Amino acid sequence: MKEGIVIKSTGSHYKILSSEDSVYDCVIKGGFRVKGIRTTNPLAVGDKVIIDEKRMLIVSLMPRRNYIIRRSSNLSKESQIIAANIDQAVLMICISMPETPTEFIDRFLASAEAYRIPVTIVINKEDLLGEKDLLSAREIIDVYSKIGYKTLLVSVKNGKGLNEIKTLLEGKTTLIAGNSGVGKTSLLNGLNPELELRTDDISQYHEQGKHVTTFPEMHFMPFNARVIDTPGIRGFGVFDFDRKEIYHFFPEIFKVSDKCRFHNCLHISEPGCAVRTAVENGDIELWRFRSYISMMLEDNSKYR
Ligand SMILES: Nc1nc2c(ncn2[C@@H]2O[C@H](COP(=O)(O)OP(=O)(O)OP(=O)(O)O)[C@@H](O)[C@H]2O)c(=O)[nH]1
Ligand SMILES: [Mg+2]
Ligand SMILES: [Zn+2]
Repeated sequence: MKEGIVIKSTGSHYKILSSEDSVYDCVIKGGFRVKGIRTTNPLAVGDKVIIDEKRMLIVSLMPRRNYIIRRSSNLSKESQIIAANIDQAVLMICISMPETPTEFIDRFLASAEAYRIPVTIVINKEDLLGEKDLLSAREIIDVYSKIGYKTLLVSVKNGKGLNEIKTLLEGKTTLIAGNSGVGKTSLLNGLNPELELRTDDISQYHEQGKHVTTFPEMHFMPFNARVIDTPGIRGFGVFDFDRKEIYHFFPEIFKVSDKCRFHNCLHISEPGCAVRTAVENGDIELWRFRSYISMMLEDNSKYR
């Protein structure tokens, strides 16, 4: 028996890195159960496990420090664990080619807040930004840094900001998330050229509607960092939380909410709502409030 960590999961097969640095291709032992959460994948990248290396079996899962889940698709009833035991996440976004909708950003941030995972927003492809796009980038930086999120404007292509990203990742396990084509895998190659991971031209995405990276995988950086590359996500459904709690995961809304007249105010149409007043005054960004409302009003049946 050996202790190891899941570095890649394809759903049926798991690549396990053992504590003495050997890689095993394992399957899960029959009858293996994870108590508590219902997910389509019992194990995820980052999970610590015990393996029977002679039979190439995963025999047990060690307790998780944390994890992040999303609803897998409109059709599926269950949720999917994207990764476990992570220190932080980087949400990579683009202003264009491809554009990341702000609602996508807000849904990811809210999920990460719910799981208490710190997020840095990295705007990539700075080299492509024209004057107007640059203004949009500035606005995003302003809005999210005011809320308290760290934001960086980088270009993986010409190396701008890579040193800041290195500093951010050093000594940690980081999940890299973002919509397809923003340059997540390119970032990993940029940080460690020896990886030679597959990336693709953006036109491919539109033609095939396919993601280039197909399974989450943990990679190791020479500067003592573990980075989990993930397939581009299309969107986040409302996660398994009480709808009444969603505003807790929008820090600036939560902060203002104790001034609402009713302690159980959901900031939709209640009288004396301090949140809506703050939106009207411009203290809370309108698009953030819209993302909140959209999550509140979402037809959950789509995701169940
Ligand atoms: N102009 C420009 N192009 C970039 C930059 N970073 C990445 N790209 C290009 O964007 C395309 C997509 O990059 P990928 O790294 O495959 O994107 P991804 O986020 O891993 O995509 P998925 O695996 O599908 O989720 C590639 O053609 C990259 O060369 C950048 O800073 N500037
Ligand atoms: Mg990729
Ligand atoms: Zn309110």
